[in-house]
Amino acid sequence: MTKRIVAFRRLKESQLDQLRHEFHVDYFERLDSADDPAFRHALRQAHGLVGAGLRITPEMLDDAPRLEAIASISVGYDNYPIDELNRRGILLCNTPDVLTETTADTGFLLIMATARRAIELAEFIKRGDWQESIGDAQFGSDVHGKTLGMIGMGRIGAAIARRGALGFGMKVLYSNASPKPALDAELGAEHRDMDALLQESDFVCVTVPLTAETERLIGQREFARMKSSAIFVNIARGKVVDESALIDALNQGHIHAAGLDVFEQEPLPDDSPLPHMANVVALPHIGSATHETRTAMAQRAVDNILLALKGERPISLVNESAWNG
Ligand code: 8YV
Repeated sequence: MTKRIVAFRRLKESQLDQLRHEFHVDYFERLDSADDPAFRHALRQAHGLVGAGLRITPEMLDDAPRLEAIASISVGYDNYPIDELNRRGILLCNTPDVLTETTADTGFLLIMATARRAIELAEFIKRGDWQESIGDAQFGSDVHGKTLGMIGMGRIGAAIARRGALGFGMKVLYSNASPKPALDAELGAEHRDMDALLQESDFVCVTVPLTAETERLIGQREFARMKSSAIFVNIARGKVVDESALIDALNQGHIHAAGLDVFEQEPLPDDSPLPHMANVVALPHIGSATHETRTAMAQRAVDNILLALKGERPISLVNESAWNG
């Protein structure tokens, strides 16, 4: 019997062909809602699922009795109910490594753009306000030589830290991860507890995954501990931060500015003040969004599902226990 796959994110024709060569593929190039009747119908018969940006609920899994594997086109897997997947023996695969450097570029883009006020000052020219040499009112803050505090020092965190230490001569601190002696040696990085990191850092950059433990990890208490000159950068997940506490901290001058690629609710609701605040650079979750990297992520997902549905170990498996069990 030919196995069936539901794909619900844009894939290249060559990637679809690869899947179609082995499986029957129901392809939803655009999926506006998980309740789309055609999608739900396809899911009922699917052995594999490939896509991203959709919250998969236990109720959807109840409706997908044949499902053996999911290949997410993302490194983060907070959209998936891991315990439920484990219980049902459904494999979950993600796309680490291929997006590390691109996402780290985005992190550094936010550090630079926020510190040097690049977006705000580009708008200043567009408005025709550049009538004389710029002065104090347009000056930003240095990045080089400052202290970069990484909350989370996984692959992406380390790639940002590397840019900071080796490219910009920054002192790197990190918390919320076990000490990493190899990085300490490579970058002169130093492990700190969270409070010390918040107090010492000029830039605080969040890269932890969203889990029950990291939800709202950064709130009023944490912003209060940061320097009033601190720049806060989040490229992890919006829910790691208490967004209203962040808005208050920015408005009340507890911190200087923020660079944000992720938000509590995405797309940002129309009434969010964040994109309109002068001391905020807000981006529409572009962490991994380059042609090269999104193609590589989709390819990794295709490779993962091909292996998983053939009973072979996928390249990037999230839930070992579903494999062993
Ligand atoms: C993707 C991401 O944009 O991989 C991740 O976890 O956050 C991004 O690279 C996103 O998940 C795709 O919708």
